[in-house]
Amino acid sequence: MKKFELPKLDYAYDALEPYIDAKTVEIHHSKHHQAYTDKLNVALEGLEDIVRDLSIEEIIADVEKLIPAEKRQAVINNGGGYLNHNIYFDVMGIEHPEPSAELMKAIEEDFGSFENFKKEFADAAIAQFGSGWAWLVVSNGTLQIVKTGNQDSTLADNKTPILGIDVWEHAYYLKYQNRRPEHIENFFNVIDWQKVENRYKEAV
Ligand code: MN3
Repeated sequence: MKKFELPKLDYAYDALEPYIDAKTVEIHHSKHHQAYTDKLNVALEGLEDIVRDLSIEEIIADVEKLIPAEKRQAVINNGGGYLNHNIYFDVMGIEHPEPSAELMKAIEEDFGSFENFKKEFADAAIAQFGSGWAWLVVSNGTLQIVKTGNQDSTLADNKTPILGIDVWEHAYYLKYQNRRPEHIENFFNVIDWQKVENRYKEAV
């Protein structure tokens, strides 16, 4: 049977300190992300023939093709959770704290300035009511900011996510409690822009 696996982090749990504490990263990755992985595999039981050769991105982009239809919501929830966390953990790190000149140019063209981009991204993350995400996406070659509720993916709207912040409380509550804006502001310190650029180049 087709099985998805929890991706390993390429940094230590404490690498994002002091902005995201080690305990939060450990629980988020080893418990929450693992649980989405396991539940995705359960959700795909009975769908093996349809999904055998598909990536998680392909599955989530076209959930309508899954038969029977009763299986779809579990795939949206858990497959979305698996994919969203794959992106989230991938684009964090401390190695490349600034966008390259090429990506910076695209950000400045589409948002006016890097500061405007940060403000729009933070505003979306703050404004997401309840659990969900804010995303930097590529849509028809253009950078945009969107938010999604629960574990919904922007791929369902044909927008390719290249950077995402998790604003479920489990992503920040141990350290920040109700201070979601502070968590969002500090997130900008732990973005690995090389990873974002890799995704950008694949998406445009
Ligand atoms: Mn999460």
